[in-house]
Amino acid sequence: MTQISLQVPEVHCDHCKVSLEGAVGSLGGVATVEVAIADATITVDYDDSQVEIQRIKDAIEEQGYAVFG
Ligand SMILES: [Cu+2]
Repeated sequence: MTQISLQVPEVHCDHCKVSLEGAVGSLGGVATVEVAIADATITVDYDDSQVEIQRIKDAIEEQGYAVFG
């Protein structure tokens, strides 16, 4: 399992958290996902043989959020 932490500066409330955790958590190969609102970060544990980082970033951007890191 691989863990990555990315910056999502536009995250500011529970709605953002639920949207992003739902979108990223539904990807195959993602084990856990947690958005920390105070830090504006998303931390993802995933199986890198099943899903690429770029797919995770795309899922975040598809929800309307810029992602860095
Ligand atoms: Cu929000």
